[in-house]
Amino acid sequence: MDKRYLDTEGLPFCKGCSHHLIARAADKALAKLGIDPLDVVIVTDIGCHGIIDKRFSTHTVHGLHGRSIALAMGISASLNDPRKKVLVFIGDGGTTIGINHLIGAAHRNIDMTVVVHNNMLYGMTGGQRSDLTPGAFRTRSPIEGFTEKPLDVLRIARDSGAAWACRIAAHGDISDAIVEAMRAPGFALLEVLEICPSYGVKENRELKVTEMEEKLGLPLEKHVNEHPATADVAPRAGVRSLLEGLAPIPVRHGHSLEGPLTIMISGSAGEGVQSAADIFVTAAISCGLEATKKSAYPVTVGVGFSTAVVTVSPARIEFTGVRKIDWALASSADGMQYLSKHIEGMGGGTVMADASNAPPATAAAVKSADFRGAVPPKEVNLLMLFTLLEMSGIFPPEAFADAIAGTKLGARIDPQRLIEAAKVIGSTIG
Ligand SMILES: Cc1ncc(C[n+]2csc(CCOP(=O)(O)OP(=O)(O)O)c2C)c(N)n1
Ligand code: SF4
Repeated sequence: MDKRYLDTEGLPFCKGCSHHLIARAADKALAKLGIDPLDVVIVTDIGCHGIIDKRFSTHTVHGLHGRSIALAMGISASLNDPRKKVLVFIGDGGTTIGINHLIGAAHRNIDMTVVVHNNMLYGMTGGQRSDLTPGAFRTRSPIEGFTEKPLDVLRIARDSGAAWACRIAAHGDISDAIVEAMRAPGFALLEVLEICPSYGVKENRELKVTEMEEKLGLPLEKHVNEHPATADVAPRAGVRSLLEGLAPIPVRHGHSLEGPLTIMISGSAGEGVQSAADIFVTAAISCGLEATKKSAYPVTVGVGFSTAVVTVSPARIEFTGVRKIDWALASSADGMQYLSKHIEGMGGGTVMADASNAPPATAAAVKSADFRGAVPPKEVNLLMLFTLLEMSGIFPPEAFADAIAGTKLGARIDPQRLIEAAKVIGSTIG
């Protein structure tokens, strides 16, 4: 068998778990379809079944619990290409949590195959029952069973308009069922009945996977919708890329940088940290440098810290994470609080801080000045970046001033004043 899709070395599941059987069957089904691994997107949900994704050589996306079908909808609709296959792995827990996504995708008949790993319980969190668990299946919570009628996901999919829906037991070679599901024109659901060996076997000693149909009242049925209503997804042709409207930044200045340089600038929400960093990046590009920027701030964006990580480099930037901080700039108490642990870990480089907040002990050179006393709060981050340019000379402050003039800040701020203030501070602390 062709093994291009699944690396079977060290599969992650407990011994005897049928998630193995499904993963291997998916591998075999993809080989039978002869599809290029890069034409397949496997979207996994949270749960034991989902930790298989790193073993697949296809594209993989690991979603939030219950949301993998919603992600797959977006992926499938934006690919909008029947040659690309979207395969969702989800547990009965995730199916329960995200049932509305399943109904929505089936209703619109979005092209994807959903494999519901129905092992009758939440495996990863220790065996709690899900809404798909029949009363006759005993779980640890509650051990005495449950009288509520379970949801029948097969019929939900069928009644919502799925092109194809089938329930099978995790027994033998199920790859043909996966192939059939993936060939269905639109939304296909394959529910695979399993028993979790770690949390389901001891409580249900008498039950075998081949008896689940009869003992749990889960008919192994297949429903093929002869007239599935296909989703009306707008064709991709003519859709503008978000990048299309962006004009290239012309190179107008020079630089003196010989290697990559990483700057962390951190301050308070609402004081323009992100826009200062954005403009700095534009300025760096206008000097012929490569530049990247990443941001960190709380979900409540109007309070607390706001941090930007900027890397500038004369060569292409392949890694956008932080290997080494060269400059740490803290413009406020919030900013210093966020940066403290990074500053403590710096083995060299420079910390520039507003005088109101002393940095923790560090091997970096510390430069403090009254930045907040020199300009209004909304300009303090720009001033710190001008001071960095003044002290480092990596590119001319005029490039930063030009970049400011090109934004709506240009109408409100006089960069020349900031350049002069940076010169004064730079000569004091430099
Ligand atoms: C929204 C949300 N709720 C709860 C959890 C906690 N959680 C993690 S895994 C899991 C159970 C997964 O069970 P299932 O989807 O059936 O997959 P299995 O582990 O059985 O393969 C739960 C409840 C979570 N991660 N996210
Ligand atoms: S806990 Fe259950 S579902 Fe999870 S890997 Fe182990 S046997 Fe499989």
